[in-house]
Amino acid sequence: PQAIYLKDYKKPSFAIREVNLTFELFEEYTIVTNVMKFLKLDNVQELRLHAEELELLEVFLDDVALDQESYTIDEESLSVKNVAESFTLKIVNKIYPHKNTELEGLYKSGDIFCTQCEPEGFRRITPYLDRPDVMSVFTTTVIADKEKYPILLSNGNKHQCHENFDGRHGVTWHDPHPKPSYLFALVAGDLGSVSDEFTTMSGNKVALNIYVDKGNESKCSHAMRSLKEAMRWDEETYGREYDLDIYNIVAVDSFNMGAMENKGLNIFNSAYVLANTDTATDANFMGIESVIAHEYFHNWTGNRITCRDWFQLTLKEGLTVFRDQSFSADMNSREVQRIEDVKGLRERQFVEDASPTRHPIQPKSYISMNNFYTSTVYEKGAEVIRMMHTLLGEEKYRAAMDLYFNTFDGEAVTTGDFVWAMEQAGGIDLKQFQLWYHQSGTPRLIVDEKFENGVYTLMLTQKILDDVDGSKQAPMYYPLKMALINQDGALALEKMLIVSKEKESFSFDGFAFKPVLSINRDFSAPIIIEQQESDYAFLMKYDTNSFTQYEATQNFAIETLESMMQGSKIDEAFVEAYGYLLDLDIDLSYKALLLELPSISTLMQRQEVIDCQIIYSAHEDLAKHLADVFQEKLLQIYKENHNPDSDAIDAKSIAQRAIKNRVLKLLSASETKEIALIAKEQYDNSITMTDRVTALDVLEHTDEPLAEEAFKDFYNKYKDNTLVMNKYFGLLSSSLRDDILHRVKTLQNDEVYDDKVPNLVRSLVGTFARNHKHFHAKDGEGYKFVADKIVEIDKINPQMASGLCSTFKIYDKMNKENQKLMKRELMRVISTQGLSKNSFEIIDKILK
Ligand code: HT7
Ligand code: ZN
Repeated sequence: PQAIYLKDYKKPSFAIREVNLTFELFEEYTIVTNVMKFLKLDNVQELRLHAEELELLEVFLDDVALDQESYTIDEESLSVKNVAESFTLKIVNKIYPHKNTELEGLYKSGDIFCTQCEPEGFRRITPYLDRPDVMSVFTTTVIADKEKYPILLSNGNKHQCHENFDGRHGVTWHDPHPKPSYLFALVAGDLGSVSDEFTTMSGNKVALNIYVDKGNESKCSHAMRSLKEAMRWDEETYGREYDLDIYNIVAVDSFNMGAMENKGLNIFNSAYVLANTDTATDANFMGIESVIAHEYFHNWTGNRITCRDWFQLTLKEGLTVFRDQSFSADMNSREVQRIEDVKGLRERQFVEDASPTRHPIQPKSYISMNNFYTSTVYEKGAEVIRMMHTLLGEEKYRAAMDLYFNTFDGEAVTTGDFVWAMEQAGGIDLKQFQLWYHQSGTPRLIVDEKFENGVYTLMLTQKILDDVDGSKQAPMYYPLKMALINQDGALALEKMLIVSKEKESFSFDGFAFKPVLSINRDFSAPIIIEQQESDYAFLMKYDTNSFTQYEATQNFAIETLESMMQGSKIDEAFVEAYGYLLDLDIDLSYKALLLELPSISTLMQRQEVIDCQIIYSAHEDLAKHLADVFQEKLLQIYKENHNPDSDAIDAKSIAQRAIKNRVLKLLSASETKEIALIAKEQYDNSITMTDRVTALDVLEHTDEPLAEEAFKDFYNKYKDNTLVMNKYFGLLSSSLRDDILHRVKTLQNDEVYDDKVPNLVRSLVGTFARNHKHFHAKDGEGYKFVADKIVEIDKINPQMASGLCSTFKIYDKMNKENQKLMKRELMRVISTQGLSKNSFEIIDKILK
């Protein structure tokens, strides 16, 4: 497959001033009539349109039917020869949505027609200049059987309804805002809906509709509330208001990602819309709030101002993630949000950044663009925006955003344009900072200290990594928040340093005793700190920054676990410090985070050569020791916070469930019958999914017969609810029990499971591939199972398959024995006849 390079970018040779689309939807096929008004921008004779898997019926140039000599078609394009300065092209083509299992372009999710066009799905609907820098005004008419498809939607405002005599009807939609084709959307179905209204800051009334499968209407209230909160927040925080009469959201079950920000018609994975406390966990509620907000925020950061080309993806995604993180921090707990954001970054992005698939937030080349919707582009991209926010400060950042919106509204721009706005309004030079867009890998900072004659000196050395292709990289520029804390726990100094050189030092005087360093407060830069020595127990007690207090706890636990992995006994100083945390009178959601032990994957990342077994065994031993030593106190915390009759979703109730479930999980490490019975009782009496899911997880790991009983009950209750069944599959495939691979294989035959539904693939196969104990099993059976699934799913949905390929990206760091087994499977997959370019690109990078 051919790679596309950023350096080869060329401006489009044509503009499309208007596009008029008509869709005639039938059960077996769809006829698309596409009328485009072109304007030539360059001295070229030929117009080359993107076109994939289309059956061409007719082509008219300025109303004259073209014969076969006047145009050519190949696998990727339709070319029309000898075109004038301005002309109208009408194309009629046929597509087969019910056969579209890739879920790109126009496809069917159950009985609903829906679309997914980002990044390059529109070319699978009709021939077009399917690139984000071609923006046009769309008018779309959808025609279908009235009884089967009473709801017909597209982008923009509703323009006209048509009643036909043959039992069919049509609706015309007009979107006045020029947009790239990736933001096009169409939906047709027999859907239920929930409606509301929002009045914008300048007094415009916007109709809000959420469309779902009939019967699910009562599960939309949280999504609707989140939407209205997001709309208000963007007005108050960024001064941005909505710009159409209607905002429609449609929830579908078959969807490759979380949601899509199509102009005025967002299409969502139903997992990010539907919720009530019986079927959704507290984490699901949070996820819905954040994804609803994310898609809404794209209206300005992505839709009004879009990307010049797909290498600029982080321009809209990094910025929009930063905006949704800030929104969630304002809606919930700021300190918890920051820690959750960093946890996510480390679990996903740091792993990617240490792997052969690593890339800068602005990649230099791609084979399949779908492979670049990565944690690096999204989450590291958000950290890069956050650093600019930190460097500029709130006020200047807002001025810079205003400048960005005012200068580039209606345009397709680059990350350089964004940085220009930050520099102009911020009065700051970001030349070196821009390396964050172009260099890959997580920067490391070696921290040394010196204390002499009352002067404290901080000595910093940047460890500079080579790029993935071996080329040299340069020192980075970033804000580093730090503090010095006196021995008595008083805060002596708080500062934001600018790190920019390979080696530099900063001195602070006037200390009677050596102070304790608190570094990278708030995680002000997305880096790895390598510190020779630190007083973690002290920082756990006295650090006033919630992030670095959390960090000290994690680091102390990591240090303890790593020495256990080398054969040492459990460090009782850590146990004592953990006991101190248990007594703290602090926000309970934050406390639940402080009490969490580092994840297996965090520990894996730190190993030079990974052997999972040693990590699991140290982890289990430490958890068991803590559970035994603090059993009484943990039980007390559990009882104080267990309110089985409450399903409230206010901050206090969520926090109580979080701490109660955290201590229950820890207690379960002792594997006693008493704890299993508590979990069973929690399962039997709970009225929230949060409590049920924790109880099932605990039972699965403590008591086989009780687990079997509870899982059977759960299955019988929820087998008709696919979203809940995702949790069922996820819980089982993350189990540490010995027979789990066999059970996962059997579950594929369950009547609920379907390889064509991405959520189910993710919850069964995807979760198994992240179950390090079984995926990396020494008999190689875990790898073999996932590789077999990749080959099967690649034929159905390459985007899903390449996601599974990514689970092998830890290959480089595995021990020789596992590497050999992994290589065998990867070689088998890459040599499969007809393998998609998506899967090829990932495996090829892993094996290189
Ligand atoms: N902008 C969207 C990215 C996207 C996507 C969404 C759904 C299905 C396939 C997709 N490919 C790319 C999602 C977002 O970031 O908001
Ligand atoms: Zn996005």
